[in-house]
Amino acid sequence: MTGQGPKPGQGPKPGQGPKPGQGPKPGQGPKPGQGPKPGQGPKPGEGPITGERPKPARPAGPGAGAQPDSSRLLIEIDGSVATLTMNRPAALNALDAALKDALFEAFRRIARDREIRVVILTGAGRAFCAGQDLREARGGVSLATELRQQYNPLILAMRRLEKPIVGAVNGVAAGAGMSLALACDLRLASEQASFNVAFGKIGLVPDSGASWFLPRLIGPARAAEIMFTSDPVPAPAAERIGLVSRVVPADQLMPEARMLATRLASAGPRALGLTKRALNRSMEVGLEEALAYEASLQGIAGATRDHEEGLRAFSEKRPPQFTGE
Ligand code: T3D
Repeated sequence: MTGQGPKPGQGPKPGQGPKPGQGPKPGQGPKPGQGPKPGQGPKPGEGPITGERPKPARPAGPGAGAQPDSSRLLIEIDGSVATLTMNRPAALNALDAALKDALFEAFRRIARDREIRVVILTGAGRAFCAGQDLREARGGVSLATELRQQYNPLILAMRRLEKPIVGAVNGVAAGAGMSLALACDLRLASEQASFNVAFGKIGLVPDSGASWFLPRLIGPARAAEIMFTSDPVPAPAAERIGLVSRVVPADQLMPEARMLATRLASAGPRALGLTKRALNRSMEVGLEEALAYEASLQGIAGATRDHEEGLRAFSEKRPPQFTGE
């Protein structure tokens, strides 16, 4: 996202606000077969490993709040932090095909951009994201196909991105919008936020990773209650059960998210990426395999310049300057 002329997905320089027209083009992405094996992630400087990305399941239909594609996702780059703002406030940032494509493409580009170290994901207006755009024309595409072609690659792209994603949950996160929030590495919530599984209310099952993330984040019994009842979880309860790291006043959400992101951006990017790999793997394996995996990751981290710099900074009693090498 840097060092070249304006491209889809590029955002404004620091100090400038995000502009419409800088969003990515839909339908671009790695070809089938270029995706990673589970648990693997990209090395710095390599292209993203973001899973298969078949053609969109359906064209952007006459969804609620239809706008030009380029304005659906605002992308602002400030130093090492990219802020992605889902921008269909009239439809509570419901996910139509174009917004899903824009998100996928943004994560794909961020994976390649060594200058971006941390991502903030948030929503414009009063909602984080209301999930699938229920007004979008389906065009005869089945829900299963839609999930396989659009949602699943997007969720995998987020989990495989070897950079922290901070969810700044500004309002309601419903259905697949809640899944997007769960796929972030960390969540800060505004006092006005709530989490709403929503699927049950329209006769569907939790998807886009909700049934996988939720029990891992808050335990199977609480996850079952939330998924069976589809009762919304307001921000304070979300904090109590560990669904979000903390709740802050609405006007403090973005400043707090930026402060956290800036802090994370000063950490060693390679070590952070490998830590995300370890966390992903820890969800799936036993202790013995996790220990072996940690050892192999430490072998990689221990051979980096950042590790040398960390040791040097320690002995010189100064903060380290990590470069990601
Ligand atoms: O389908 C597939 O492809 C498979 C994948 C499925 C993944 C999914 O995400 S399924 C779940 C989809 N999402 C939902 O079921 C949530 C639907 N929305 C709601 O239940 C409520 O809107 C909320 C609880 C999120 C918020 O309620 P409230 O009272 O604060 O707002 P509202 O008045 O209901 O909504 C405001 C506007 O946003 C309204 O438009 P209008 O009447 O002012 O023109 C509403 O229609 C629109 N809106 C809200 N959610 C969606 C939406 N428009 C399209 N799609 C939505 N999901």
